Amino acid sequence: MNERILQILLDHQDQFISGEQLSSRLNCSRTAIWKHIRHLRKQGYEFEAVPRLGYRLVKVPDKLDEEQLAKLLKTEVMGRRVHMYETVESTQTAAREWFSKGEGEGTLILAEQQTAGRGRLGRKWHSPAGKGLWMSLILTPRISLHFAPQLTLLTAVALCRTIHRMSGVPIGIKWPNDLLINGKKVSGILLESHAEDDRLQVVVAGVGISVNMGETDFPEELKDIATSLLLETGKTANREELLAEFLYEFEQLYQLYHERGFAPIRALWEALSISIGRLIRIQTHNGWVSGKAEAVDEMGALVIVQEDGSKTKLYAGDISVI
Ligand code: BT5
Repeated sequence: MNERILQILLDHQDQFISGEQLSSRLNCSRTAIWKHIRHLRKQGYEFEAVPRLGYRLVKVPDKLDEEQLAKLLKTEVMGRRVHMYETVESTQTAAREWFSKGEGEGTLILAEQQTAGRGRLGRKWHSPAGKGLWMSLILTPRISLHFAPQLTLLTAVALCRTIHRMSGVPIGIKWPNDLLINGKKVSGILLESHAEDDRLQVVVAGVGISVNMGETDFPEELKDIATSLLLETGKTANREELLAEFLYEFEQLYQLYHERGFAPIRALWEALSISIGRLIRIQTHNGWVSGKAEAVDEMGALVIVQEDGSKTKLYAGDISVI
């Protein structure tokens, strides 16, 4: 039904089509038409609506173009196979399903919109249609399970370098997985691993980048803490280009990691970090811990030096800079 409404409005972009005309042509109620228009608006279509005249289509959302992506790709493996969704609950779940159907290293799951995008610890990731990059990459690295957190840091380095190169904005990594521009979050990473007897079967690297979201695309509760590349640069970014560059950067670092281990990734991460050298605090199982973030260790844990000189290692959690 959505597509039939769209087709009619696309065929008559220079004129208004009334709700009544649409409902009689499609043989449904005007309430049904109104609901479909509302749904299309959520997907990024914009309509001018004038009482008595009806609707006119004024903007078609920017669509991710798989052919253009394929032309821009410089990778050997990453993103060479793509499964693309218009709408999906979460690309993470879809990626796990594709893995169980036989997809492997480098397959990319992309969605224009997620209806239940996930962050860590049960948090939500806001993923409106046509405005961001919501993706999951299937990985089958030759490492054991306890090294998997290193891949979060590797992904953060790849994202940070790519976004900085493409947009020119100052961007830094807040341990372990937030990318911040001027103190606001623009991108997040969610790594989910599945292992059997400590042997990693698969890692799904989920990445969300708020690319072309305007102020009204963020819900009220995110307005002060989240941002987009569009809001920071004033320019609409080409999502295929950004994605192709990220996949290339990621592949280079992933190869380096397999050849030379975590040390070079760790050095790059520390150089881009906005947490190292700062006074931070974090709630752990044993209460609040505060101190100076000194380094990340060879496993990817954050090393904190407390006031009494003792050191604590953090493997997960949310830090706040004091
Ligand atoms: C993350 O969690 O930052 C991981 C986000 C991973 C999202 C990707 S999208 C593709 C793939 N499929 C999924 O279902 N997920 C992955 P966390 O550190 O828990 O941060 C979550 C917090 O980020 C929220 O509580 C908000 O404060 C903020 N946030 C939510 N949506 C945002 C957005 N679009 N842009 C910036 N910040 C956002």
